[in-house]
Amino acid sequence: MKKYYEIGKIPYKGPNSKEPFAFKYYNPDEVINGKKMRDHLKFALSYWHTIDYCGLDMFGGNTSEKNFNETEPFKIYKAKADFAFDLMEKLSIDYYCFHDADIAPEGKTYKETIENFNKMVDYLKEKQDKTGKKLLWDTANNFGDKTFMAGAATSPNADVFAVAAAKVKACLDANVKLGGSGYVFWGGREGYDTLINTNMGLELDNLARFLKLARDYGRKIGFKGDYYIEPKPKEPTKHQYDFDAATCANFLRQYDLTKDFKLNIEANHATLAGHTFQHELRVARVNGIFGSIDANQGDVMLGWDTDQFPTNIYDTTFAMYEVIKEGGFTNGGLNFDAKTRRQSNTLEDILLAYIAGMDAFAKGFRLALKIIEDGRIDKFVEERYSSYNSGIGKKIVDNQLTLEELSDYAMKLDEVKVASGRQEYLEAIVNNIIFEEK
Ligand code: XLS
Ligand code: CA
Ligand code: CA
Repeated sequence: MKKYYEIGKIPYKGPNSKEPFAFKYYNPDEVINGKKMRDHLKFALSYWHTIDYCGLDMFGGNTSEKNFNETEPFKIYKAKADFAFDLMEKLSIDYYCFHDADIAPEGKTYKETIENFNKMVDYLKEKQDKTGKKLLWDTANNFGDKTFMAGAATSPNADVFAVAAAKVKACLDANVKLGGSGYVFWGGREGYDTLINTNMGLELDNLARFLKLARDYGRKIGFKGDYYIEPKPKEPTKHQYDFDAATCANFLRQYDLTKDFKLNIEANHATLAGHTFQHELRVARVNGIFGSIDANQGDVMLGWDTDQFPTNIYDTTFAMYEVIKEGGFTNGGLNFDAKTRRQSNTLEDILLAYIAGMDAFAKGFRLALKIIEDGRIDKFVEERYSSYNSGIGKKIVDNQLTLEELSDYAMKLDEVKVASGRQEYLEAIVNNIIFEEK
């Protein structure tokens, strides 16, 4: 197999190609439903997993190298940025995402760390201007450093709240400079390990205060994109306040934040919360807070956040079904919050992993469109609820009846028979569409 630096731009070769370094389903400039595939899918590269992660796990050290033969800190981070933009170019990826800590060397003080960050933001800006690549979202890593061991906005220590605020301020400044369309808050340590030492009420209020401060500052400096919170039930804390989409929706409503905040839904976090990826997307949609997606998958046998590249076609199909039903992405996109396995430790593995993930979503997109065009599923659902289109049902949805009126109506009914839900039949339709041979 070819080595990374022998490989050029990844071409689209179609489903029959056996070429490893070619797309089988993702044809970036193919126009479908009036839009290029790249604009429907809005793929993004994740800096932390792709550019920084070197295979470390709980039991052993790195299995790959991402210093690109440099030793001086700024040279290392510039080489990383060069690699990121080269990779995006090769893969026809238009967007990227990063944490502050991903892109620049850490300084000796908070101040120096932010200065280093700002220097690298300028470098990224130059690279964006040269290549046309865009920032989908950025975020502050307010969970890695020991300062945040008891949380950031929810830390019991008010100085930590301030340090977290300084980092978010720097990230919002960077976002505006780089023209980002989203800003993410993932509450890695915004939760608790034990209630015995925790003032939950104050922590939740402080979290909301923090989000409001960030929102107001962002709007003041001209950030027009979406703010996202990212649901995850646990890991690193035992319990995280942004547990799942429904919990986040309730939190945003309670603190009157739904105008500015949406959700960044990650597939692996959905499964950790005991939900399917599609469930979380649907919950976000019905609550009017669907925003962006962190595309990956977990391992059903493992109870942790494995962040694998997504290859499950059923999952990508149903995810894209939700995206299409939502009317597509606006400020959001599909960020590959995914890392190559520890044993897939070469640079060309990164290309192969992205190709696998992008093709899985491209195929899922094509299949979701087919399911919608086929119409059998949507028609079934429509008919299943048709009793609400007229008569008593229409009056119920129009809020025209009292409980007594409903009771009077029910007392005149003979046995009510509910129609079959036809689950197996519908699942077979999905299989028929997915595996249809041309
Ligand atoms: C970790 C999260 C994190 C967020 C950004 O589990 O997925 O990577 O997406 O902080
Ligand atoms: Ca994520
Ligand atoms: Ca994750």
